[in-house]
Amino acid sequence: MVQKTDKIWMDGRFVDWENANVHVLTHSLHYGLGVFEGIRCYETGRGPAIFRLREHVDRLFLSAHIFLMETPFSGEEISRAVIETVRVNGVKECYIRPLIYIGYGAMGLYPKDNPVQVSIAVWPWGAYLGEKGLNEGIRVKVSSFIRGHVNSNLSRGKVCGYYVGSQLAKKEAIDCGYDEALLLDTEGYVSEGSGENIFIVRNGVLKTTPLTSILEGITRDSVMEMAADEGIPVVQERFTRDEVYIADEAFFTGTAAEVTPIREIDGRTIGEGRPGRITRKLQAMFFDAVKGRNEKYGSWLTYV
Ligand code: PPE
Repeated sequence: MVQKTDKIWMDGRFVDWENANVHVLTHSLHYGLGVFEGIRCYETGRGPAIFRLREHVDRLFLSAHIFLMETPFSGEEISRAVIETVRVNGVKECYIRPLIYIGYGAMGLYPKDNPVQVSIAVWPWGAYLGEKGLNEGIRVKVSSFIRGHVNSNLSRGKVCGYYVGSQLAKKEAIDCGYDEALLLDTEGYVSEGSGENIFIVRNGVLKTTPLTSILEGITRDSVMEMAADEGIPVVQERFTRDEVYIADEAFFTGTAAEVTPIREIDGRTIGEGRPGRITRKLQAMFFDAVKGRNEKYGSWLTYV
């Protein structure tokens, strides 16, 4: 169960957690058109800090733009509301979920005059793939479901409906005894996890998929920048599932998943079956950055 907090921001005002309800004919609930973000706030030596708030709010509005949703709030207003929501709930560390959705009004596929509504909820959320996964690595299965075609699942937007496929993939992976799914794209190349971007390491080179069929992950961007700062060569290039099979190291990145090592894929051990040197280095740098322990990445933090 999600861990409750006190208040949820809905369309400009705070509502008690228990009363944050919508009508059952809320358009997005039926047809899947809504856009959202996942952001984390971490405890630092100077109080709670939100990681890369500006980039997340920008992506939220770009998602809305892609899907032609006119948001009745500005990015500035949503940023302030995110900070306020963390503050009023008095949480030190939390996950933040802004959602822009189409409200109650007409039914059918042309909701021209339905209100576009916004909510922001926060709740404590531990390691997405388990503490053990974060420390020792997870086991991944290439999914029989694929990342939808780029002309139907517009992958640069973080849209609710996309996650139907992600859920099918995740359930299949777990039912088969794995922890997480890796989806291929329509041409058979690796795209991303059900809710994560993927990196592999081979011969000291860090490789991640290009932006063609994936969500433009903010954790992905952070990791690439930190790797470059460390002098680790980074390439964005398509690769196949067997390149993951023979990688020295592999890991997932995501706001929820943070930097989670992958120790096995489709029954093949990756490297020595435990988090590799570069993975551990980047994971440590990531946690130092989000927890305000590295001044160099101080501009990524918004103190609450
Ligand atoms: N790809 C997908 C499909 C995805 O959903 C996410 C985030 C990422 C990549 C990584 O993006 P970023 O968070 O900007 O590094 N997935 C969100 C939802 C997870 C959930 O289960 O809910 C997240 O991590 O917040």
